[in-house]
Amino acid sequence: MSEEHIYEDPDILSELEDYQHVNYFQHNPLSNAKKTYDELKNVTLNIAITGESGVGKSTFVNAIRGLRDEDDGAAETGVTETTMKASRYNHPTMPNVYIWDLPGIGTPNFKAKKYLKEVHFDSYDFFIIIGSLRFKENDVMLAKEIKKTNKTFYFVRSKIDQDVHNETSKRKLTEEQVLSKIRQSCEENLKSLGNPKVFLISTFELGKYDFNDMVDSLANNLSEHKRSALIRSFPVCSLRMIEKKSLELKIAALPTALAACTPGAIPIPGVLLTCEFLIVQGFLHQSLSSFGLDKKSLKRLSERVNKPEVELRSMMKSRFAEGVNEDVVGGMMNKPGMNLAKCIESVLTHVPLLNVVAMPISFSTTLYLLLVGITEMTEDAKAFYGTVIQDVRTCNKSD
Ligand SMILES: Nc1nc2c(ncn2[C@@H]2O[C@H](COP(=O)(O)OP(=O)(O)O)[C@@H](O)[C@H]2O)c(=O)[nH]1
Ligand SMILES: [Mg+2]
Repeated sequence: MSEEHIYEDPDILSELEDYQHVNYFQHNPLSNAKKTYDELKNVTLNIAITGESGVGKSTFVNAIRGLRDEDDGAAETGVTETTMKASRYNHPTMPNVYIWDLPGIGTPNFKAKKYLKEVHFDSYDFFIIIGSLRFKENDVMLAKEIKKTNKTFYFVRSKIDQDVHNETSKRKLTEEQVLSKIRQSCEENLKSLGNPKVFLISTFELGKYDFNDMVDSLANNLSEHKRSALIRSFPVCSLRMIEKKSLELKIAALPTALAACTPGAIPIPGVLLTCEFLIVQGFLHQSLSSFGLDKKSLKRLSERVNKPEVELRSMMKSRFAEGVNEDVVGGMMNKPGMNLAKCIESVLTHVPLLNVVAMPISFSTTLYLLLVGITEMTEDAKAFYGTVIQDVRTCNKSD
């Protein structure tokens, strides 16, 4: 995609038209822009993964961090939990997102109340209770106890790939039939809880089955900032996930552009805009990581699919193939092709609640620039998904 083409693309901002969260700016006046931006940047998210030993908790923790078991910093898998200590794992690119691998709940004299106290239940935004084969009495007891604390829980039935493989080959059932059978059996196991929704998931193929639906449910029950952190941190596992990330980043671009252009920003010599360069660069870098296109992610991907990094980079059509460095961002800001009048007009038409008079020119241009960046990255992520990521899925399957 050529730069000219992108700058002339009238659709770049169109998604902001149905931006349901615009009213957010009615409650967040411009003077608060930096505060909103800081809140968004610093929001913490603590996700607790629990369930019996061996159901796939640690594998799930790694998968939602975009890691595989053999990667540096991955949770150890295939081991029986022996302590009552919860293990905290940082997200590789979002420092305030933590995934907690909780101890197994399988002991015969399991006491849900005591367990929750020992793992400091109050620290988590929500719990994911994983079960394989069937949910057991301990899972139900734990859910009931979590409910009493007013925290949210979700049930995940793991290892669906195994069931589908076994049942379709041995019993000649269709995939649909296998999934429906598993759903029924889960409902049976959990009926004392009033049939909560159970998400059927294969950690090895997150893009398949119910993972996307689960992400939607989690997101719907979180505050705006936490939802943003969740969507931005979860791995690229489907086209739907890429679209979700793209929209979430476009939403976050608004307070970011405002924060970058608050009065007092220091003009950068040789750069057209007066804005906080580091805020713009940092946001674009975060966005690239969110799409799994940053240096570290590409290195991991290259090892998985056995393709040199340079080959992966050559597939990226955006200007970010070498990362979000100063030259790239400076170049974006300097471009005479960045038609200021047009940028301002588009931004103001699409974000009607912003006070036109109070808007510095830099804001419109910075927002436009961030959206151009996100759009380019989205295209790269989709192209990667169509080719390389499919290879990863095949690799996982044959493990
Ligand atoms: N086929 C399949 N195996 C899985 C899945 N998730 C985990 N496993 C395997 O199940 C075993 C136990 O996983 P682990 O994460 O250590 O379970 P934990 O004890 O609950 O932490 C490991 O051999 C994993 O590779 C999955 O979605 N599909
Ligand atoms: Mg484990």
